Amino acid sequence: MARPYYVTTPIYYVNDRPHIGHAYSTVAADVVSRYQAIRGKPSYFLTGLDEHGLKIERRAKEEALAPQDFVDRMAAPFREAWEELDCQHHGFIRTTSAQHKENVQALWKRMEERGDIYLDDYEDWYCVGCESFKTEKELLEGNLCPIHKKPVERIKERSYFFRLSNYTQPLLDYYEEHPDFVQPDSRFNEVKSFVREGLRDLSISRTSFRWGIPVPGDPEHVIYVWLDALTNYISALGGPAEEGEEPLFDEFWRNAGTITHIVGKDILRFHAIYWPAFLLSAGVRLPTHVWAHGWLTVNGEKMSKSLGNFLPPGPLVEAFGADVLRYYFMREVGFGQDGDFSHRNLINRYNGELANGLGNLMNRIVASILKKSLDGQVPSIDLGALDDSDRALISKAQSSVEEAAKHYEALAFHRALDTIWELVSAANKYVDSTEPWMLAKQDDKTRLRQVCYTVLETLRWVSIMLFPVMPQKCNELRAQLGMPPLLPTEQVDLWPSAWGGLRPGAQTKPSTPLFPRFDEAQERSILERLGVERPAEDDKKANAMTESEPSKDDFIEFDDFMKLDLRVGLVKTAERVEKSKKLLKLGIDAGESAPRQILAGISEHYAPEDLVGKRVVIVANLKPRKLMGLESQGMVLAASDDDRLSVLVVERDVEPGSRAK
Ligand code: ME8
Repeated sequence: MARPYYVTTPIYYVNDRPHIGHAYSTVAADVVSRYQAIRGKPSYFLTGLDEHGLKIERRAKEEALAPQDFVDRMAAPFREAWEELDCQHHGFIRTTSAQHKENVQALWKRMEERGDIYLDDYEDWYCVGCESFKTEKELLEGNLCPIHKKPVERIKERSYFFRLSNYTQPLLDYYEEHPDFVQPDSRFNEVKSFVREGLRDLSISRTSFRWGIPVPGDPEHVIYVWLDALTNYISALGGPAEEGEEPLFDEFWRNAGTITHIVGKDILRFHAIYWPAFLLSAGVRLPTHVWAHGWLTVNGEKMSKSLGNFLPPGPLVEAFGADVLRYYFMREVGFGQDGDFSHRNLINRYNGELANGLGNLMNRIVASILKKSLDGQVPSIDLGALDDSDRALISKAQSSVEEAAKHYEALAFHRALDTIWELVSAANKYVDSTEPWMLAKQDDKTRLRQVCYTVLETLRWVSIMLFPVMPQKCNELRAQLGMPPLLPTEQVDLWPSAWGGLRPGAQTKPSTPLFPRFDEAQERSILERLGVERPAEDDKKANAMTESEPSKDDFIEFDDFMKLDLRVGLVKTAERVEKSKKLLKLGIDAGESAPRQILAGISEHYAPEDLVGKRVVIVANLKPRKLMGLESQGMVLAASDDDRLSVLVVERDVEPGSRAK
């Protein structure tokens, strides 16, 4: 039995409209939920809105609206954004809903019954932007919040406190017993060292404003907005509740196989310290993982309205489509790392990976060869008569399927996509080397059928592996292959397993290209429409001519650098090239199905046996060329001064084929 999987995003403040930072977390949660669903797990994906607190009350006042009217108005753009991005949440919680309010009060009562809540006087600093108390130690000079760089406010009032200090040791014990509670590990270490310093009791009520949930039995106080907000994760399911009272809470919280909170690193402390402490106090089970992803900047800068780089997702979806934006989010930045959103990188990835990679593979076979030479039908083949190159691609597909699953499980989306793209490029290389357009000219079409089937079945596998990230495009791809859309079904694992599931005789339906390439003019028009400047080539040239000083033009763009495919290669064999004074012929494992042959002009500096077993760095996408009648498929990097030469060697045993950047 596949056990239920529950995944959540933070609930976003409704003081402003959604931007791509919010979209990033929401897409990630949708990818997790869709992946688990195609693996047959009952999956529940929750997102929603954080509608209480001083920040919202003040914004409503600025807009001259009652807070409830203000939040009602602001909720719509969030719902629309997630719909546009094809994020299929199962629940959308708003903290002003009656169900949420009742459950927050229920949780409060449980913590109170446990003896963890008391009334006292409070005096300290408060940042309204963070909706959080600050110790003097944390503040910047001039009493500025270190995050918002705005003055904090002095608060002195009567307040209820939560005995967080009692939970220092229980939390440390829990962390010890659950070494993957917080991901990535580096963030977990930060959390642990913070807790090890000892926790202070936490003020959990306010009397100086009204926009919140009243404290049970003392309505002068409203409940602290973070206690209110964190409870959304259970209130949306009807919890806290006794067993049997709330089916959703039983299924996706109490008995869930996995509960994953996806959050930005900015709010990790609330999720990894306060939230589990509240739950421990209330006697409710704790989540399995808190996954803190990194921060997105836009074209190198922090997003802000004043810098004019505040990006709502809508126009991007309009320009590129939901799936392309989802792909870019998941592909560009390692989940957990900070990263940059760049329009140009998006276009480069689109043209390079989607149009030239997957789109091209599809066009070459489905829209071209198959249509012309095999009536567009999935050919029948003899699986027993495969040759080595077919078997190599099938085995690559099989290892990719395992690898990609491992990466999806670990929320390493960029790695899952790397793996899928290695398969796509292996399939493109297979087409290059088997030359089906030549096979089509032969009378006997047996080999052509073999090759076409192998590619089509690979594409079918890709349509499943890529589905969590690009659901619409994958279903379009499947329609072109003559296959039905992927329909996740509980307890049915749809992940590819046995080779040969594509039914011979099925009619493929080539249609408009999945990813038509953007030409220069289209690129320019998209960037203009999105308000992104694009330096005209002519301007660049003019600058280069008039400036003698080193100018910005002497730098290359990051995109230019990324065009170099630098990879770790393990030297398997090395021998001298006959009649050449300089050349060594190397057989290098670059993580591909067979070692590459690379010729390097280094034999005056290295004996062949000195190189075998070394991990070197190769330029993997250099156009192959012939030297002394032998093909060299790349280049080995080396540095030299006047009399010595050193090959660049990788210090640790990273996997051959790993990208160097
Ligand atoms: O903190 N890059 O809401 P919020 C990546 N209501 N992710 C970003 C981002 C960026 N530049 N900007 C925002 C709150 N995010 C509370 C949460 S949960 C119980 C209460 C994402 O509207 C990221 O997930 O400030 C971050 O944690 C969240 O939006 C903050 O949203």
